[in-house]
Amino acid sequence: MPRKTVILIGAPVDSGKRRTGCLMGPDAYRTAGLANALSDLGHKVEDMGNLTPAAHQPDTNEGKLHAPNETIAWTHRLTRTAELAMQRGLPIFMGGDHSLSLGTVAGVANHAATLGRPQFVLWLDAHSDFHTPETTDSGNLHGTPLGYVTGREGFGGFPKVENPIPQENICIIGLRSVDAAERAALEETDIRYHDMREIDEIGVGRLLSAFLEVVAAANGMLHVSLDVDFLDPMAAPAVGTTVPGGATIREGHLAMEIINDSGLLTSLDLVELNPFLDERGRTAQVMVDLAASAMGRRVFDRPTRAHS
Ligand code: HAR
Ligand code: MN
Ligand code: MN
Ligand code: MN
Repeated sequence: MPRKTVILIGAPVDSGKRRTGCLMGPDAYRTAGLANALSDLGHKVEDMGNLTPAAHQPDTNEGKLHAPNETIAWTHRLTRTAELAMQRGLPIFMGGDHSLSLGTVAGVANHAATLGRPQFVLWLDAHSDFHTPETTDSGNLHGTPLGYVTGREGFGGFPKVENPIPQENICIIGLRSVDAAERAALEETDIRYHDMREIDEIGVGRLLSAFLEVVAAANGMLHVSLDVDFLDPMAAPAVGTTVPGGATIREGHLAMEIINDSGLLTSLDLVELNPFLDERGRTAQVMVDLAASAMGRRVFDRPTRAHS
């Protein structure tokens, strides 16, 4: 990838589920050396420090949803922050749980609209995160960002999504935990989704390359949302919602290398890291290595072959 201005944005969002600890994520990425890994690749790196949510009323324990006011406040802050950061460079949002993507994706889509370019989203996750506040059983809003950014109904109280992501511009890879209501809703959409079986039978490289060809043909912007639990918990244990049977380190790296080769990446979320559950920082390190691969780190420089 050509040299970029990379803007590191700490988003210590911890309101999207009940188990706490993701608020330590941004500092774990710093400690694992994310900024240096990127500057060693020739990028100009700025660390904006950690954000705070917009002012909000305290949450109560009433109702099904966990901490809606705080998550709404984060969505306001992150939407605006993402819009502004996109004007200056390539933002990497250091989470924070996955509810941060309600804001980051909404914000990057607003920026793409000002350029008149379509926004695409690659969602690397064990979960589809396609709930709405009405369909969620857990009440955990980290299970809702794709529902929100596609403009599903039921997000009363949240900021209006100005530029919903068209369903056909979304690709989810890594699925192995999808709730019945999400599955029923997803099957009615044009979202591309691939479970672990498809990774095993077809390969992450071919699945991803097929999507990236569509992004390239449309001159699209590409937001990648990388959930720690895309990876197998043996490789990446520091996550609250472990699901066995995930992607290997090798599959993760291949995906990131293909993303880099495409030259399409315009923004990145690193989400769901819970350093409190980590083993001597190894999950944080894996995530930093993956981010570096997405941003141009490679073992050898040589022409890569197509995967399609
Ligand atoms: N679908 C479940 C729920 O809504 C689990 C959601 C878990 N989401 C994340 N991010 N950990 O993918 O509660
Ligand atoms: Mn609060
Ligand atoms: Mn997720
Ligand atoms: Mn997940």
